[in-house]
Amino acid sequence: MSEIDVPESHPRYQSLLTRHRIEEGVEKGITSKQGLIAEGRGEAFDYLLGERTIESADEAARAAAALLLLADRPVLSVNGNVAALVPGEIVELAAAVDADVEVNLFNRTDERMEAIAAHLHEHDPEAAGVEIKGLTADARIPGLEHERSKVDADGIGAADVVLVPLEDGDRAEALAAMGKSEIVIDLNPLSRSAQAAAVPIVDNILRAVPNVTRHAEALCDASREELESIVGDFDPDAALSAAEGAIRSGDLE
Ligand code: PTJ
Repeated sequence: MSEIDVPESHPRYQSLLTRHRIEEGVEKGITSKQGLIAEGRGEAFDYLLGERTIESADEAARAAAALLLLADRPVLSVNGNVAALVPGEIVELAAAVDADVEVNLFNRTDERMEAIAAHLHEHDPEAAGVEIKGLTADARIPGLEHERSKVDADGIGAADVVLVPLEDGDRAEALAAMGKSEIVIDLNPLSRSAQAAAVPIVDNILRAVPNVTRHAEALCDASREELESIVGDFDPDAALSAAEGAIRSGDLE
């Protein structure tokens, strides 16, 4: 038996595990109540995609790994849903691509910021040389009026590549306008953040983050030219169309 009282062979195991982690996140003050609604939206799209990593999402995960390995200052952005669902996996990805992690919240309060940073620290980022940022908040993303504009100057403020999972589109658009390359993880191929991304990964974050790490580990000895050609060959519009096509085909496997 696993973390939930349901065998892993249960057909809805992943979805039940996700709900359990989000509920626990709300109880611990990590995830906002709105995070429950966001989870429901994601779950609906995951159901339509057959709760699997489609081929185009795997290609996007490989391009994301290459982009992160090429970056000078990569940062992985974490909100309350990401912290509840994949805290250890985010630290592992940051270690694999030499990135920092930054907490960035829509419903920002000091209590939630600290609870999320403490939750990430339980996964021993220091041992992997990963810094948890976001609490300094000494810079702003221009053109955004809400709390998500608050970033660390030496974190997202200075980043060239940012991983932006599970959020609405306006910050993704504002970061793109600042000239940053964005990798978005979002199960909705029509969302504004997926549309704004250089690399949209249309997959459940539970599958996508370990998959990017796996690709990064496989590519760690690749030359700069090879990494550049993986990124150059990736077509974000084709990836979004493929995901939409998979949803429309109704092939749930
Ligand atoms: O923690 P905070 O305060 O920063 O708030 C974060 C939430 C998630 C509440 C906020 O960003 C929000 O309201 O997001 P939205 O607008 O509901 O967008 C969330 C997107 O993530 C939707 O397009 C969902 O389809 C998608 N999504 C939800 N769960 C998953 C997901 N994508 C991948 N994997 C998931 N598990």
